[in-house]
Amino acid sequence: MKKTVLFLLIPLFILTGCTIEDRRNDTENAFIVKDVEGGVCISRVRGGNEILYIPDKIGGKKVVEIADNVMSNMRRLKKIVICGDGIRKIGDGAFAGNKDLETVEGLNNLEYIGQYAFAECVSLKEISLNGSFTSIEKGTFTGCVSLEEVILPSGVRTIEDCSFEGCTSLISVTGAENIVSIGEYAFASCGRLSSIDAENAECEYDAFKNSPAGDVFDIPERPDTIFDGENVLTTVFFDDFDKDDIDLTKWSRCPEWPRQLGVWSDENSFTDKNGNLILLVDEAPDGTLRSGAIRTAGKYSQSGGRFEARCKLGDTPGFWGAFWLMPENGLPDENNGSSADGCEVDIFESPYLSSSSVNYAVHWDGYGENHKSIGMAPSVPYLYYGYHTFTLDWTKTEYIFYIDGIEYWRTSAAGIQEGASYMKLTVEIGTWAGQPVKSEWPTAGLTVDYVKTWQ
Ligand SMILES: [Ca+2]
Ligand SMILES: [Ca+2]
Repeated sequence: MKKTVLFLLIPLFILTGCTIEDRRNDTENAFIVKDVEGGVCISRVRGGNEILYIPDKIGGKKVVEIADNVMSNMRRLKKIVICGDGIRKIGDGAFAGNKDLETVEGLNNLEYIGQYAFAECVSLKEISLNGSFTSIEKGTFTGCVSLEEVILPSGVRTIEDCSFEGCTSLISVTGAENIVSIGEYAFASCGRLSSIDAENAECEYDAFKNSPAGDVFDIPERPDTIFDGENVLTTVFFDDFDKDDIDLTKWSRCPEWPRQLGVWSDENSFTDKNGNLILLVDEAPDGTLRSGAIRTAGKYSQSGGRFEARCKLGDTPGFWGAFWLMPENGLPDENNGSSADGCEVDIFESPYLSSSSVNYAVHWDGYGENHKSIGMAPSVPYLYYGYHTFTLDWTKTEYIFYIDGIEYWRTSAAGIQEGASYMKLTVEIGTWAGQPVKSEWPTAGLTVDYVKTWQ
């Protein structure tokens, strides 16, 4: 009997434990730390290995924190083993975007797990979190499409916005019984989650959008009206992309024009049958680079009011999505220095994967020699993880741009257009967004939850 136990324990230790050799190698070669209360915080890591051992101590001091973003987007990393019980804080985005990461061991005494800490870890299957933390923060596990099981300590009271959104494989959340609050989109698009034992929780708007587990909760309906500071506006256009195909009473696929390195192709715009519009990037059999694009031209246009799209931006280099407005009659190229007779308004363009930015722009006086434009590029943390809401207020005196409800820019540089515009959702392929990486295709250049306008 004793022999059998030993035989089982030894291989287990070798496979999962932290040997002295591992600690020494990782301590000497891989980590840069800074002093914090009670020990050190890991502030830089050298990557490259499939398994990363985080030692109990570095330089004789206890490892107690992992800094923001410090182990994000590490290639080939499959497993993180935390040796010792000291880690109490995982910073924002600390492990985000690790596409090969399957497991993290040793999360035993956590006091805080940051926003987007595990976002888009698309291979992460299960996670066990222990400690005294009371909240799962915004976006912490968004887009973890392989995550099947989450085990939480019973002290967790709050699930913040978007924290598990898009965890399409999630079946089980254990330890939810003391949760009192579930934020907007927290379990949206968790299509396999049939129930969650959180019967005392209050849910915010769309907490379980496209998730069966929401059926037992009393979830408030989003109001049709908004107050923009001066006026009450009412929803006039809404598409949730929840049909089996694109609603052709509202949209058309853009004509197959050459765009940058590729073409807009009819085949690349469709719904995923889970409530999203997909604008796909791929390579046709003849080598043509293709992307999706749709517009409301001839079917819907609007002058003034609010325009909003909730999108997940493509996170591979070489293409950019955009949500933009075009005047029904095009852009007059008369050199009158005014936007009043028609302008292109880019509510966002997303070519800045590496800097977490999008581009804002207004173009007027045509696209020829008289062309003029103004723009700016706000940087927003974690913009390329999970879904974000992009909004334009078109008032009589200004264009005002928001992301997730926060204003980033306003302009009235060349005046405000008088006529109506139609909407476009497009993806283009080009080096403005970095060198395309075809090995990651086909992939969504833009995923859109909904488009909504008010007037
Ligand atoms: Ca003009
Ligand atoms: Ca939707």
